[in-house]
Amino acid sequence: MLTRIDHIGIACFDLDKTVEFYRATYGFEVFHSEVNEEQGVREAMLKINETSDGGASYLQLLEPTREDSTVAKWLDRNGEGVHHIAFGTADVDGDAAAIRDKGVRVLYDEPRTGSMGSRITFLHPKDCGGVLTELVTAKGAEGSEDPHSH
Ligand code: V0V
Ligand code: CO
Repeated sequence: MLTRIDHIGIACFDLDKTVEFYRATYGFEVFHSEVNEEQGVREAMLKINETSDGGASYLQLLEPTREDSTVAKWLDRNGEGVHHIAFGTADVDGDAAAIRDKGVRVLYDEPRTGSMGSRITFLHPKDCGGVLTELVTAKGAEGSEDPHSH
């Protein structure tokens, strides 16, 4: 079950400059940053709020690390802006399978590694009204949906 907005992904040309904008304008600090080579991004996570299910919501600022990354291609076409939304779930495998059964293209057969050790997959934007949509299970959140599973 999708229970929260995990993050909004925002593509930018210059991560440091964008981090500074969010700090100076809103007072948001960097909670975590990392490079994800597989996805071709350098990213900063700004925690916006905790949520009632024990998760959190973030802004994910993304700068491409290589010319052929999906974010580089997107920036070339669109310039900076909102790149994707991500819903949080305790069961990315189950939710991705259920959504695939509804005829929406899920981009990965198996979830891949996302920010902070999460497991992520994506739904094709052309099947989602033009919105690139990510599903995320935060590290340690597996099975947290069902209190009887522990
Ligand atoms: C592409 N399109 C988009 C889009 N990217 N529409 C809305 N939002 C986006 N972000 C549209 C594009 O305008 C084209 O429409 C069509 O989809 C095909 O796009 P394309 O650029 O020609 O390229 P493809 O097919 O090579 O790649 C598109 C997909 C790719 C979505 C398949 O971007 C992808 O695999 N994305 C998932 C991985 C990702 O984005 N990683 C970066 C974030 P027209 O022109 O045909 O109408 S990593 C992340 O979020 C992490 C690590 C995390 O959260 O932890
Ligand atoms: Co993301």
